[in-house]
Amino acid sequence: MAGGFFERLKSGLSRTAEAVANLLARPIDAQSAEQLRERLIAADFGPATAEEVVVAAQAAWKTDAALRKTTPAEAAVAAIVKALGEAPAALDISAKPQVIMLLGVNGAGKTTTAAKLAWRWQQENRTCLLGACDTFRAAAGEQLSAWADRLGVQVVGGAAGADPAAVAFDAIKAGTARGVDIVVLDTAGRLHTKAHLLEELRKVVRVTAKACVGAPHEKWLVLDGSLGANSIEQAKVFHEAVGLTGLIVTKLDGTARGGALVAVVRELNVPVRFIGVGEQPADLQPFDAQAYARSVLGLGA
Ligand SMILES: Nc1nc2c(ncn2[C@@H]2O[C@H](COP(=O)(O)OP(=O)(O)OP(=O)(O)O)[C@@H](O)[C@H]2O)c(=O)[nH]1
Ligand SMILES: [Mg+2]
Repeated sequence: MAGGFFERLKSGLSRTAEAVANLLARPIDAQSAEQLRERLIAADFGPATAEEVVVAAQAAWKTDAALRKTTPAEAAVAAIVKALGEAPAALDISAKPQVIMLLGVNGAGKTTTAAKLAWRWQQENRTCLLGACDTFRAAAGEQLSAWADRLGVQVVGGAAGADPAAVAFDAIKAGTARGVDIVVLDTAGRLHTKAHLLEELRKVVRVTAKACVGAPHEKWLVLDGSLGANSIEQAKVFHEAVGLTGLIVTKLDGTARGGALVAVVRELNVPVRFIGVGEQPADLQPFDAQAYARSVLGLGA
């Protein structure tokens, strides 16, 4: 991770780091173990991960000093990294275009993330096309087009009120015709509690498959990192509706406690692909479990 990026992540997660760093810096007795567990749960890690971290941190101290290979803080990092499971495979762009659909509730950061992803991939010499499938608000298409202009990325949209599935279809067809590597579909924010909105999302998925075999290759849920434990229920509902293949957690530069990310990964068994720590294109980076765990526990890079 870039230095600036890690610093922002660290400062965003400092609330949790401040709560646990002292406890991890000294031998852990029954009382501090309990405090550590409580603070990890308060940071939304969930009971299973909190327990694993406490056990790992305690074990690091119990070991004979001469044999001690790790510190409680390092053992805690390892426990969090383990809880996050294996890193996802790199994006396969052998099939052109790779169609990536972004979805999530209102204001999670989908549109900004679509632009940031296109920017990042263009930096890696992969051509991108953005599909402005949020036809619900007139301003949504304009927001994505403004980003596309600024970053020099192609965009395909539809009129306000147009069928989002039709825009997705057009965007994929345009991407195929132009030979682009990746098509990113930005969708409208929708409440996970509204059945008809989830049905509309399923329709976009179905129509996408008609435009290109195997599409959408990825369905990534964009989650506002500052939502905490509320994001678990949200993620479960979206996963049940469309079968997610990845998560993007935004706004980790804010006041996020940070632990919900682990809780969601465990609940869904779906990996975090990227995290966002700001509003600029470079403020989105591939997820690095080590860097995240070190930040949330207040350790250096
Ligand atoms: N600080 C911070 N702000 C972010 C981040 N990602 C997105 N934002 C901001 O969050 C706000 C909402 O972002 P959008 O991309 O419009 O969210 P959206 O999910 O497309 O919203 P709807 O289309 O209304 O559902 C904007 O002001 C973004 O600049 C992030 O990682 N950090
Ligand atoms: Mg949007």
